[in-house]
Amino acid sequence: MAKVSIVMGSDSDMPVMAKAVEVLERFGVDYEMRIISAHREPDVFFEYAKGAKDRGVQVIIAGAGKAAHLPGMCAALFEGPVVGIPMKTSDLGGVDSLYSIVQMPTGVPVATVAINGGANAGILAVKMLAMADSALASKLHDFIVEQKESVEKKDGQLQA
Ligand code: RP5
Repeated sequence: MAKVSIVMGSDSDMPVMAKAVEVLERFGVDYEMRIISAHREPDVFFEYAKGAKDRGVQVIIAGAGKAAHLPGMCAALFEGPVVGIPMKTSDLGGVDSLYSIVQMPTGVPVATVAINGGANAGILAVKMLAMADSALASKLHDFIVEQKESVEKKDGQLQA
């Protein structure tokens, strides 16, 4: 059963969302993935977001660009945590997406990552799930140690 739902507003968002997928696959977290536009097919979107809890989804990762209402509407319709990914855009560089996603009203938060921050969205979802999953927490610990050692190794090479 999918614990994470990955949803994006358009197939043009896929390269960024694929970075979140890479993380979830690395950690062995089951996910479902959909392309659903909150603006172009609001009825489909509403049904998807309302049904997420009953499908067993624990975290939604939602990516969108421009007037990026998809993550915020996920947070309005789903009781669990929502991680939002603002897409870089050709006209305004992605600050349009960032502002659309990050400026949520009090009571309806979206944990917003950086513009095109697909990997960090995946890591944040893993961290949320790891709080109630000791096997996942152990994998997360190994990842953090590995990351630290990688920086230390590069620094060591620089100092040599
Ligand atoms: C949003 O509009 C999508 O999330 C996408 O980032 C942006 C542009 O969509 P397309 O015109 O590429 O379909 O809904």
